Amino acid sequence: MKTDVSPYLRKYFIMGSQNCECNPSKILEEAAQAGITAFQFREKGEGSLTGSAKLELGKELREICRRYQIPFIINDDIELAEALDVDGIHVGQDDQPVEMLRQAYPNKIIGLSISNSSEAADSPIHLVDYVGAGPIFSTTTKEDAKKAVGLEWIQTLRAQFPKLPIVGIGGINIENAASVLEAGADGVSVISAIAKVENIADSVRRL
Ligand code: 3NM
Repeated sequence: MKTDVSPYLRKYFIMGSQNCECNPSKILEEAAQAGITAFQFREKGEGSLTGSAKLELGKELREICRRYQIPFIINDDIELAEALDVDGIHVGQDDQPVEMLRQAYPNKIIGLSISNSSEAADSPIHLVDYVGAGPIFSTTTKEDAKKAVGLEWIQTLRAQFPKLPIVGIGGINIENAASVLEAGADGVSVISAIAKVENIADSVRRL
């Protein structure tokens, strides 16, 4: 039986160095101390690191998650999944196919982004541990983000898959996080609401 990952989704922090105005390790350490329940290393988009610089940062962040016993999930990078001995891998619709990932990693957490009903219909949802539903609200953090789908998308997914662990993503902050949970999500995943705020501890507590 698969582990139920829904408790990990409650305050799921995503970050890469491109999202940080100061030291990423310092940000993650503060967020971990304040009570995030999972972390995704998403080194992607303009200004992101590659090669050995990405690996070195990944090692630092991975170590922080180990210390705080927080699951460390990598965004779509099989090489780093191996090198960092990650707890999980998150992929989008155009990334590595879930079937291949599940075969290669029977025991790792696998997450998949789903933005609409046709993606849901075409995805092997039975093979994933959770889905990321979004963008719920509009966001400027992801360069190629789709149009906001609203809370209705969470309600639709929840009605269709009563037991599926679901995390909302996109434009979520301390003001609107509760509405995402009320719509049926198990948690909220955020970048800016933690990486770009002055008081990280306060923001994590209020999410
Ligand atoms: N994925 P913020 S939206 C990484 O819709 C990501 O799949 C999205 O950043 C999706 O919390 C997004 O700053 C960006 O809005 C989330």
